[in-house]
Amino acid sequence: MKIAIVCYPTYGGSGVVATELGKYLATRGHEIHFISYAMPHRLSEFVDNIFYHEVESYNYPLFEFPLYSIELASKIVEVVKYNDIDLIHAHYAIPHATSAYLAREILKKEKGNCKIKVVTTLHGTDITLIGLEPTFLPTMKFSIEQSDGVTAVSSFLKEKTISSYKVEKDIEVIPNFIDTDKYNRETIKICNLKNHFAPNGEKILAHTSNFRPLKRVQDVIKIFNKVRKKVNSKLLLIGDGPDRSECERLSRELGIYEDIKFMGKQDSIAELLSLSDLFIMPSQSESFGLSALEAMSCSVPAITTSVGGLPELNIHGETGYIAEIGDIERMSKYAIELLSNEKKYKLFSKRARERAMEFSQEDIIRKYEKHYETVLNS
Ligand code: GMT
Repeated sequence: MKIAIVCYPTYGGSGVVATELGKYLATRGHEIHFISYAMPHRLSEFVDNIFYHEVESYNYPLFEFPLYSIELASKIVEVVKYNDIDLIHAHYAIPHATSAYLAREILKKEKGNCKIKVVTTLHGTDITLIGLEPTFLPTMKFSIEQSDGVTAVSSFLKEKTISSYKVEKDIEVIPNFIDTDKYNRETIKICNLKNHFAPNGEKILAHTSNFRPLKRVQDVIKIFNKVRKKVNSKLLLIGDGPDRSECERLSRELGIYEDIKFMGKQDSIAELLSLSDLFIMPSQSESFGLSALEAMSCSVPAITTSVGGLPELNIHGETGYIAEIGDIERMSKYAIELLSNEKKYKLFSKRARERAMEFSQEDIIRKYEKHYETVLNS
């Protein structure tokens, strides 16, 4: 198949899923054309069968607001027309599903027999937060319903889409996936890195995110503040975003800044997770929780909240623990319990890895391929 993948290029989960999906499909012989405003960050090395098309932005004094949705639609039209694309796969509905719809209608008008299809994958805040704003809601509902195929990354997100948008459309749940060979602490060489972060054999807690308020990174710091009083430990905070300065301030205020490493954005996530002992994800909203899956694949148990799709991934009392949003006391208690009981920890670590294997990219990406085939034959 020839597939155009429209996505955000940044560190967000939807861009990661889109890029890893495209790379894997390319190894299976599909021709993949990425369309975005910048090169997706996981697309840095050459992969055969992959092409990248950048959306150009046009500045004109009258345009006080950027017109990206229109520019993107025009780029999709161009890429589809000159590369004989079969299917457009839009990741994150706003504005990608709308631009893809517009492009499909233009192409149908231009070439009467154009059979181009649009698949939209709903990822999270496009549905749970932003899409619900009155400025977007009617357009979102329309664009989702007009897609030829719709997938959501968890059953939670599917139900949320149906109940909040009253969409009358089949939505297939295709969860996030993981490269279990790459995210595998058994094969990753971390050499002296663990000693570097934890020179006295401290346990390492880790969190990765884009530091947006809904990730509640301050809760991670408060949990760590309690844990370190009982268990010799260090905290790795990986990623960057709006709450980072506040988190650094809080760490200084609590007097624990020296025991926390603010790593900023990192590419070697699998290595950093593989030297960690426990992953903390206290999110206030999470449609799936890709970073928890990355950690679990590296045999790191996760302590998460019970929101969104997290209980579809993290099994309470087996692969980690689940608590309510903001329940720092309980999450700390769980962390101390796991880190102080070696036998229990080993079981959880093993189960976390086994659970992650259920989301292996080979299996999940086949579901996308099947979804494409169904849509193309409809
Ligand atoms: O919210 C983010 O961190 C980014 C966001 C996105 O769409 O870029 O991530 C969402 O998509 C990921 C991949 O499908 C999911 O694993 C995340 O749970 C989801 N984030 C939220 O729902 C907050």
